[in-house]
Amino acid sequence: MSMKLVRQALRGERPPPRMWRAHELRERYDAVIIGGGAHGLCCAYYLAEEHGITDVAVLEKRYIGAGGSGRNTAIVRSNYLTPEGVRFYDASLKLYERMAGELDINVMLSQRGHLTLAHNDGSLRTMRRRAEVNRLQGVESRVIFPEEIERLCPHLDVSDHPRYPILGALYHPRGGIMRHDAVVWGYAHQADARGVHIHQLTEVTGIAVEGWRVTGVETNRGNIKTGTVLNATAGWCSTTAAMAGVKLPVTTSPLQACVSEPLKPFLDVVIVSGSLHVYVSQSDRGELVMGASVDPFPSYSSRGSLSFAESLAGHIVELMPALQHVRLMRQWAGLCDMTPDYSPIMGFTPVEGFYVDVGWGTYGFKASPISGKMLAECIATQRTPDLIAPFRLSRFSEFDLVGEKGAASVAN
Ligand code: PYC
Repeated sequence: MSMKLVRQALRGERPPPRMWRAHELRERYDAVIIGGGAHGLCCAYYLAEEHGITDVAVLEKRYIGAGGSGRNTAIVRSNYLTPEGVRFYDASLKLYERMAGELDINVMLSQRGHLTLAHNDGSLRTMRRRAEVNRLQGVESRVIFPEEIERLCPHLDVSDHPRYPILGALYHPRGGIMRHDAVVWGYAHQADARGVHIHQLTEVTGIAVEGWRVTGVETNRGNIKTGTVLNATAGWCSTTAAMAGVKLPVTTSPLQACVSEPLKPFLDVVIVSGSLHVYVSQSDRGELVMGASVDPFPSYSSRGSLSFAESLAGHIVELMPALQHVRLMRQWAGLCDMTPDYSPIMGFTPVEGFYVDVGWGTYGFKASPISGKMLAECIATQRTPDLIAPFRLSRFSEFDLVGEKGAASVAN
């Protein structure tokens, strides 16, 4: 217990109200959402807020935000490669821009600008293409060159000395960072306030299906009857879908990240280098938040490795030589569910009443608000909203992929 709480108790003060409450698990809910991350909680919030569906349980096997929502590097942006992707992620960014007011919590959104560096002609060509697709969708992003890059980030080595000199960059002014935990807590608080039950330490062990229709879920705390189940898990999306007999084209790999010791503020843009496999931003605490590409093999490990720290440090110092004495403080990994086209899978499945919001790869955090809102609409209206129609599960058998690999921060 924190000293602040002890002092409050000794003074006879009431503790601050809880942001969400604990409940008995009911035998029946109108809808059950599996996964207590930003996506699942956001869907619960919008089901209640926009569709009046409040008899909803969110089931989380650990604590809320324990998965990808609490392990990502908190970058937001909408400078994708495909028109479908740009439209979708920009709708998400717009929701993030008004989230603090909507959820009444400081989500610390800092749209400080996002730079994706190009170190060769091929990447520069991709940046130009992205800039053009972005512009046609009304998203500001443009290719800039070393002089302007240096003005935005004087610590970058823009000379011709490095092995991979910086030739240009895709500059996306509305990209930035925010406080990922606050997003989770904000949705949890507002969903709870509207009657949603949030159940932590509640693991789904089975999904009941009768004649291609979902009828309930089995958990470590008992069974629940329901006609609506949303799989909003990350890391375990394919094993969870398999419980309902639905096969997903997904493989799961860890994505590692780390933070440095705190430094005085010096970096006020997000820097990404696809060729060097790194991205870095500076948090409000002064720590550098850094990551690389997904591990090159499927695994469910959420631990960091020495080889990651070594290669990341080498590449960061190549980009910003002044950081050579900075110490790493912590490292970890999150699990990424990769699809063949690097786009997510959202909406209906062949099992009636069983929906998916999965396959986010390395893009999950950026999409939390809009995917939750769209899934809530899909569940409530029984229609697929236009914005997520390109991301339907059936696209894989229809050969209608949405290739978003070129928009990955780092080559995966
Ligand atoms: O796509 O911006 C991105 C990203 C950063 C970290 C993981 N994905």
